Parts: sequence; C-alpha cells; structure tokens
Amino acid sequence: MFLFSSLPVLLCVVTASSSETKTCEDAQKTCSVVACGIPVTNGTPGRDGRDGPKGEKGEPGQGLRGLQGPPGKMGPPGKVGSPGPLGPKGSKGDRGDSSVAEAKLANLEGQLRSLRSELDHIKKLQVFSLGQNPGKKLYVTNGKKMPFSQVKALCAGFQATVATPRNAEENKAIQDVAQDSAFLGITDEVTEGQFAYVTGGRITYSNWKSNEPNDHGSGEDCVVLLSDGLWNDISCSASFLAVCELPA
Ligand code: FUC
Ligand code: CA
Ligand code: CA
Repeated sequence: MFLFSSLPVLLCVVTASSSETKTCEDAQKTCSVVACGIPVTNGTPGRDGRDGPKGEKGEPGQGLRGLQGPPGKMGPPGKVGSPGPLGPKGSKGDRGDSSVAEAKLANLEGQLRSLRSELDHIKKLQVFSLGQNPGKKLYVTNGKKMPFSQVKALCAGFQATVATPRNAEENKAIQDVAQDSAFLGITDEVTEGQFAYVTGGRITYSNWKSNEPNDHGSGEDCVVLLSDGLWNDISCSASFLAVCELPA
C-alpha cells in the first residue's frame, strides 16, 4: 500500500526481464499487477555502487618476456606403478654352508678312532688267549682236517693264507697251535722238486724230516708240519689240520 501510493514511477516487478523503467501505459501491457501515478522528472544520480566481481584473466601482453624464473619446488611423488615383467634367470649361487657336513665328518672320525681302538684291544685279547706273541703273525685253526684245496679256500674266506713258517720261531708257533699234523702253505705243484710258497717265491727256510721230501708213491706235492715240528711231503688230496695265518 505504501509503495503504490508514494512511488512517482512504476517499476514492473512481475517478470525477471522487465527491470527497465516503463511508462504506466507500457507497463499495463506486460505486467500482471501495476499501479499508475503522475510522471515526474528524474532525481540526481545515486552514489557509486560497490566494486563488481574480478574479471577474467586477460591475454598475454605483447611486451618483452622476462627471464625464465628458477625451477619450482618438486611436486609430490606419483602413484606406485604396476609390477614390471619377470627378469632373466640369475647365475648359479655359491656352495651352501658346509658346517653340517664338517660336523658329521668330525663325528664319524671320532667313531672311527673309537672302533680302531676297540679292534686293537680285541686283537690283543685274541693273541693273549691263543698264547701267541704280540707283534707276530697270528695263527688260527678250527681243529678240523681236510684236503689242501679246502684249507686254502677256508683261509682265503677270512683274508688269511695257509700257515707258512719263514723261520724256526714261526715253525714252533704253528706247531704249538696245531698239536697235530697240519698243512703248510708250501708245494712243488708247479715244478716237481722245487718247493715254493703258495703266495709266490722259492722257500727260504725248511725243516724237512730225514729222507724227505721223497715224492712217495704216485707223487707228493704238499707239505705237512708233523707234531714234532719236522716236515714231510705228502699227497695234497690227503686230509690234515687247517691252520691259517694273519699278518702281524
Ligand atoms: C714216508 C713218507 C710218505 C708217506 C709214507 C707213509 O715214505 O715220506 O710221505 O708218509 O711214509
Ligand atoms: Ca712232489
Ligand atoms: Ca714224503
């Protein structure tokens, strides 16, 4: 009510596009609600309005460009990339740690020393129980009689050879073990009349009984140690005690 009665000029406020001043007659053609009054002359201009919003950035100037400035600060790190392709196969590595093998070796060496010591002890006991001399060849018998070929095989079965005296001392040691006629590791099978060790070589010691060797009957190529310690040549197929010898 106040606006319509006091405003000298009508402002059409019904449509957004009609912000300009119109005459009352013009306004009546376009506005839905109007109030008309007597036209008057314009007043003095009002004060300047406030500053408008900042304008858009202008085009680069045409003057000389300044020198390039220093590089800016380093930007933030980028995102982690996807994994790369599989690389080529590497060369063969060094040998593994040998400490485990060395420990096992040390353990085995210890056991070997222990076993050697135990075996040495057993050998000494054996020599003692057989009444034989330490450091000398060991003579053993099973107390059985058999042909010479079987005696050789029996002794070979435990890395031994047929008892073979190389001197009077050894002859006596075999005599003591045998207690009866025993084959010796000596024959003249290769050359009649030439007695040799079955392990090779002409004999260097003998203890023949008188009138022996005589190659009696159809021939005698083996040798027996008689219970008195003397030797007689005899048939190899006859059976006598088996006595073997083991190295000193
Ligand atoms: C002597 C020995 C023979 C055989 C015979 C019975 O003639 O020389 O080897 O023992 O006796
Ligand atoms: Ca003979
Ligand atoms: Ca004889």
